[in-house]
Order: sequence, then C-alpha cells, then structure tokens
Amino acid sequence: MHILVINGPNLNLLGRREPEIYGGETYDDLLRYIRGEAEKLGVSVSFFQSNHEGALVDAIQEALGQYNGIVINPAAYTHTSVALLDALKAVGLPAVEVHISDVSKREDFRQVSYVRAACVKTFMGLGFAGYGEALRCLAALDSGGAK
Ligand code: CA2
Repeated sequence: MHILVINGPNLNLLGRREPEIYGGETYDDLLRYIRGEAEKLGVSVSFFQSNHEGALVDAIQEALGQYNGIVINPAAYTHTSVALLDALKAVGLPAVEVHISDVSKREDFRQVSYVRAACVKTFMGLGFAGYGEALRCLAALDSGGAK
C-alpha cells in the first residue's frame, strides 16, 4: 500500500515558532516520525509539502493511479480552499485530514474545513500522532477493516 502524505503552507517551518501550539519538533522530525509509523504498519509513504495552493492541487491530481490513499494537512488552506476539496473529490482516493493542533478549540475562522467533506476521517489535536492514526485508518480501510 502506498500513501501520499501532503502538508500545506508553513508546515515546513515547524518547530521554529509557536511551539506552544505545534510543539518544538521540526518538519524533518515529522517525516521521521511518519516513516517510523509507516514501517510498523508495512505501508510505503511519500511526502509532498508546498506553500502554494495550485501545487497542492497538482499533487492530489497526480496521486491518482500512484497511491492508494492520501493523508493531508492542508494547514491554512483547510479553511479557505474549495480547490483542494474539488481535487480530493475528483481523484476519489480515500483521504484523511490531519491537524497537529486542535482547531476546534481555536479561532472562529479555523472552525470551517472545506476539505473535510472529501475525507473519510479527521484527526486533530494529537500532535504528530495524528499522522500515525491517519496511516492506520487508511491501512485498515485497505485491508477491508471497519474504521
Ligand atoms: O494544526 C494544524 O496542523 C494546522 O493545520 C496548522 C496550520 C493552521 O493554519 C491550521 O489552522 C491548523 C498552520 C501551520 C503553520 O505552521 C507553523 C509552523 C511554524 C511556525 C508557525 C506556524
């Protein structure tokens, strides 16, 4: 099983600021964590990060035929992007939305998620562990498990 993990704007700067919200670990630490979880599950992972909405749309489109599922933290585009929602719907791959912080307890403008309607599940507020849960969720779907 091949899973594409997509991260949106500014997540490449993890660990540099706002450690009280996003923790003190870096983007490279995140990739290391996800690789470790993927190995335990026996799934393969690839990563894509961009600060550009169109590049994220392209990555979602190009996932078709290459991957069995998508883990996506669209970052700020979560709350604004119909384009990402449409791209996820268009490819129809199972997708799981992840947020490091608990967006449900933050500002009003973070209460909307456009992508959620195209995702089978959302994990938020679990820190990096949310990405591990997302991989588990996709792996369970792939093996026909109920989750
Ligand atoms: O909690 C999450 O994972 C978010 O998707 C992160 C986004 C935010 O806009 C969403 O509402 C929730 C922001 C990522 C910004 O990352 C930073 C990295 C370094 C310093 C400050 C922010």
